[in-house]
Amino acid sequence: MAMSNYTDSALTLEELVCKVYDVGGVKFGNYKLKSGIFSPVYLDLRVIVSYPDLMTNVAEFLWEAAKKEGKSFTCVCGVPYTALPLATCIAAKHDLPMLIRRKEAKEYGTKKVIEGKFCAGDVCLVVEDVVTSGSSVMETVDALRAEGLVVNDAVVLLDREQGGQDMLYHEKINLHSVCTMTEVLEILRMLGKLDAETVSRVRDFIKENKFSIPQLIKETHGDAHHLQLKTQVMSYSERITHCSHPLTRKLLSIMDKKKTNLCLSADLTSSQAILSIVDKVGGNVCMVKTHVDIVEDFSQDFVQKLVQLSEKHDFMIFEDRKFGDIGHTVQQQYKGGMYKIADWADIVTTHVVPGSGVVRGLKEVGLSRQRGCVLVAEMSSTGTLAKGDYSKAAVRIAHENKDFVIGFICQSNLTKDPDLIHMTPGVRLDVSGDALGQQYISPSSAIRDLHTDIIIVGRGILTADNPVAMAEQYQESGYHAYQELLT
Ligand code: 5BU
Repeated sequence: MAMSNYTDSALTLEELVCKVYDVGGVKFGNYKLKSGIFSPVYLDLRVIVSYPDLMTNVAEFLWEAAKKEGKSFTCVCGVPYTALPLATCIAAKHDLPMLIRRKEAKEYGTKKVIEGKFCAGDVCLVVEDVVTSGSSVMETVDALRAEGLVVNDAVVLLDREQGGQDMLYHEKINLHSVCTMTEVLEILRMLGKLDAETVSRVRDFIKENKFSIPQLIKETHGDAHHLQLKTQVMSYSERITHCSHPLTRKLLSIMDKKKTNLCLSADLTSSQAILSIVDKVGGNVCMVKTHVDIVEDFSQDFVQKLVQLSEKHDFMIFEDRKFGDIGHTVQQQYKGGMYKIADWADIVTTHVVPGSGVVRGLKEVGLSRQRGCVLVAEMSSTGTLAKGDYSKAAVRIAHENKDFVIGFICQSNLTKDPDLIHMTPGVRLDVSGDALGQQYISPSSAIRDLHTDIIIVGRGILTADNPVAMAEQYQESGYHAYQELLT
């Protein structure tokens, strides 16, 4: 969790968490909650107001977390009461107008619920100290939206990881958090402030006390009719309106128009064989993935023809190059050599082993050509080392480079950010693995259970007796699973 340089504020995240703990903002023991259940952790972040230095630091962390994805806001509003001073610090430091939500409308005078100057269409950031179910954030969001303000983002100091993020996503709010309960536990454990037993007790409590979305909706809206789960995921067309990267928008519009979330992995070694299968199944896919370094008769003529097919059938070209060197070297590999990948591939994959320099190197080449890249955050192979903190770092690098990174190769849903597309290889209908460690799941399971956006299929189609019929079957299966998620 290399968070030490997370923000420009005076403290590191570790120091911030340590200070919050030292002033009694997070307590461990056995506490009876409002609901009657006992919790091994208790949060009282109101205490922060008694420590002005800490309060300004927390506010700065909140601001950095909210801005991390390059978002901009025209005003800020704290969820009463704990977050009011935090919002005030942000407003004062960053010269951002603040709004105050009254808990109850005034009985006299203007009867306003939202105090402060604003216009309908202003974009407001909601600030909160802790999120559990997301319901208190939603109270403020609803009040702001009722006045015509645009609210798409909320930022919290601590996400208890009990389902609040999913709930807010369901309500079309991106939740940004300075840290999660898991990170707090890890930091305090690392600093020797918590023993292993307490850490595991809190982890178990969090796991066992996760809210389901219907429960959360009930908690937020009360009414039984809201209990029906409307949409857990956005439709492709709806998502287009929430994302800014032109390539993501283009990809989603292809997926919407062609009714497909299938990417063909065209892992064949002759250019003619690739062009032939791509021409046959081009109508069924949103992307074609290549490994050009396995093509025995590679030529620029081959990629020109592939580009023509991409225009004919409307799909994107995705070279699975998996860069993995220092920024300077990958630039040469990307634009030069015999492949000249940057000239024809809409998207390329990169590992993030070298750190963010690899992405910055690729970006310098790709950005002006309207290209994008996808980070290998997780892999489908047995014993992969791309997991845990590595995958988290990939998500962070993606967020820091959203002008160029359009998503991940992954095996789970890594972020709710609509701009970032999840693409999953290791998908096959008929077998569970191969002799070299590949592991497969079905198309419907990838979309429905992993909440991935795109299924990447190679041999499942390429080795079928009738690859065209099989491509149709994968298309149908993946798209049907997506439709099921929508209903
Ligand atoms: P398959 O024939 O469907 O197993 O091919 C999967 C493709 O996806 C193949 O080109 C791999 O190089 C690629 N792949 C993968 O299988 N697993 C991963 O984690 C990554 C890429 Br990253």
